[in-house]
Amino acid sequence: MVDNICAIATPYGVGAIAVIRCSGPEAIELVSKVFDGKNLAKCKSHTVHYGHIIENGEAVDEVLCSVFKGPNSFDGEDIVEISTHGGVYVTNRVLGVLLDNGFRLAERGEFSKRAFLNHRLDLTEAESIMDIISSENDIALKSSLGSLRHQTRNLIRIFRDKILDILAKIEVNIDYPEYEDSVDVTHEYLSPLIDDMLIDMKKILDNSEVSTIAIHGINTAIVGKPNVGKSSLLNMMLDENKAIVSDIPGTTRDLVEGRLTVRNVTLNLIDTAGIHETDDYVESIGIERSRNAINKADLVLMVLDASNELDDIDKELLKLTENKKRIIILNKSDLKQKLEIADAISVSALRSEGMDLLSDKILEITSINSLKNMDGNYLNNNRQVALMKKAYKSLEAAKVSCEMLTDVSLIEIDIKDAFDALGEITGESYPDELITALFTKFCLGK
Ligand SMILES: Nc1nc2c(ncn2[C@@H]2O[C@H](COP(=O)(O)OP(=O)(O)OP(=O)(O)O)[C@@H](O)[C@H]2O)c(=O)[nH]1
Ligand SMILES: [Mg+2]
Repeated sequence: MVDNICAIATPYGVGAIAVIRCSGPEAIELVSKVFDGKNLAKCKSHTVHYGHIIENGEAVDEVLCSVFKGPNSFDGEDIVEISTHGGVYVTNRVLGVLLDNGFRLAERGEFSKRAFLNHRLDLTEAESIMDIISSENDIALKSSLGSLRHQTRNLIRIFRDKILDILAKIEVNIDYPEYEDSVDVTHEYLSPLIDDMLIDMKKILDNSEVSTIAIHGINTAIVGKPNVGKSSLLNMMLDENKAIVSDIPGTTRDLVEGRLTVRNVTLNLIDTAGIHETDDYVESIGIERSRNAINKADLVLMVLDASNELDDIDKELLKLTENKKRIIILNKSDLKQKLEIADAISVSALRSEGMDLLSDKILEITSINSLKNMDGNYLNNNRQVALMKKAYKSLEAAKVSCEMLTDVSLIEIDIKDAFDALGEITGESYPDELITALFTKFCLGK
């Protein structure tokens, strides 16, 4: 049963205005009861009205009420958005009046959940609302806006339509073998169709590897032996003295994190403890964490002290990170240089020199710029990617079965699995828990 809910939709704190969103089958009537102004129930949809919220005959605040009648509203229900003066006390008083007059406080993400259940949004679009709000760079904003405008939904629909067509033909073959007009779904017929989908999906998955890290930030580990200037580099990049710097080797004992956006690339930076042999128990734990950070990193900033020649630890670390996406940084460029390494970047973290070069290199190595040519042909988050990978695997299994000339009715099972996994991306087939989990990630009033 759909009831009447309300919540403050603007951030907690003082501002010029605050907005309280009310939604439900009786939302307009219930607000009318406490609104001294026009009778909202008789007003047209998508109109705004001046008046007062009243309690016991007294005005609580002077407000504007925007009326949206379902199904053409954000969540498909009748909605009134009350703009109050943006003080914490006054907004809560208005909220209190609503709660005393038939509304219940909305749960986190409940408006978006209603929009989904009323088919106003699919899951990718609901996710994109959160993504727009949390965007930290142009790529994130552009992709989430695209997704809100059905970009991801359309991407998935193309595959689902193709698969549905295949499934329907197989069903006809099985159920109506005598029906001569239908295509005979043979292995030769299926193979190229599956191949084409696999190629297209692979492209999207490859693109998504770039896009998801661009959107959510690139996990970047600053790595090197003690005293080469890792913490100084973190501080230079963040432009603040976040990590402790000293000339004592082993200063950084634990991971220090920071987040920054350079040239539209968002990095989740991690400064690690210098890696070397040690008997110090605490330090050795830090070093173990450094090794884990390297493993998890999308990008490694491998720092060397250019005023000294490479020693065995440097060499070992260069080897350890050679298969990672990495940038070799020759730090301490202000001192007499003893190192030369092709493709490395020279910086002086002490003097904050070289940030431009480093930014260029980051942009180059992360292929973020190539996203401009991907034309929305990518997914937006790990949930979507994981499901498309699942679909891809099912289609791969179907392909193998085709090659082995397995009975088509068995191949159909894998194809159906791919269809379901893709449906989960947009929420067209969904377990209930998933929906609840997804929507509780939203904030109140959205
Ligand atoms: N001359 C010069 N000194 C630097 C530069 N960057 C860092 N240093 C110095 O090198 C020493 C070590 O710097 P840190 O940033 O603490 O080095 P670290 O790699 O984090 O060291 P650990 O945390 O011990 O692993 C400090 O005395 C810094 O001032 C630089 O660009 N030039
Ligand atoms: Mg350090």
